[in-house]
Amino acid sequence: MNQSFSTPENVKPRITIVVPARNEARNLEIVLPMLPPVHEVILVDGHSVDDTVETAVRVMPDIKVVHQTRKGKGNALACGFEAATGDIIVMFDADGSADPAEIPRFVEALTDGADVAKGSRFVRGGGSEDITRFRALGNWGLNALTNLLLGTKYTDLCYGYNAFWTRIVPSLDLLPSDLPARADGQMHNGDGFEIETILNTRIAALGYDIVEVPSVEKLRIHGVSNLNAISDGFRVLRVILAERRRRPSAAERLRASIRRSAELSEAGLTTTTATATPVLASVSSTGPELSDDARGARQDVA
Ligand SMILES: Nc1nc2c(ncn2[C@@H]2O[C@H](COP(=O)(O)OP(=O)(O)OP(=O)(O)O)[C@@H](O)[C@H]2O)c(=O)[nH]1
Ligand SMILES: [Mg+2]
Repeated sequence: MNQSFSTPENVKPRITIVVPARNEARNLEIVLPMLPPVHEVILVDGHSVDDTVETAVRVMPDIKVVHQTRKGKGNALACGFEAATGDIIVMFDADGSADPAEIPRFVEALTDGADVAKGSRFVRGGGSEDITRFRALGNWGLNALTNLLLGTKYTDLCYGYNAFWTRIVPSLDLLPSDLPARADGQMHNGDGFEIETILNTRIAALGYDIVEVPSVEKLRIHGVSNLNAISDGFRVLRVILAERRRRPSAAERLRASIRRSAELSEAGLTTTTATATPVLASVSSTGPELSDDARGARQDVA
């Protein structure tokens, strides 16, 4: 059984934007002022050696700064999710590749009933100014393998622009921030760029209602990528195989769903029952229609 979370009609969800950043001072200077006013923006600093934190605080004085506990984007996001106090979390890269004007579209997919709004560059209305042919091919192959092995219908497995209800975080079983780093200096599985794959495979396995939202990835403004297509591609491959083995049984999914139901009614949120298997519905670029106001930068979507 699968449940959708919806808040009572008159309650606006509070939005937390989690921004992982490693040496992104020059980009944050441009990107942060473009964000809409929301409940909170959390910058998760990845031991930056430039002025990432100072710049963020200067251009957005009320930003919440979290220092990640180990290394890697996965650890950064997990630290940010732990610190989030909003109802909805939006994952938002710091390098200028995510368009803030798309945030209302993600939020609307969630308030319309989805548990997870998954950005996709490969549905109608989506696109990328940034992805190389080699990376697109790798992403396509890993995406196809995931759909084949895990029965999902994703179109963009490794994309980092996504949003979901904060309430689902505990069920994702991410590595806790206080787990010590590995003695050999290597990253734990889950601490690196494989995080998006972990999130996507687990939310599908848990039966959450996932809606793909078209998204156009822009060019990183300054600096260079932290991603290594080959080594990070292998990390993603390992995750796909591991997640296939750890898929929860039907009984575990049922228990999780009963637990969610109880938590939701405790929190005064309503639930609606949806279909049994992970269903991916795409929001087309033309719908749901957003008003011009909702599309504009610095609109209050919280
Ligand atoms: N805190 C933290 N942030 C990170 C780390 N690695 C990457 N990031 C951030 O995660 C976001 C995505 O990383 P990128 O290096 O842009 O990777 P990418 O988007 O796959 O690569 P490009 O498309 O080439 O930009 C950026 O905001 C990075 O600063 C990390 O180890 N710690
Ligand atoms: Mg990037």
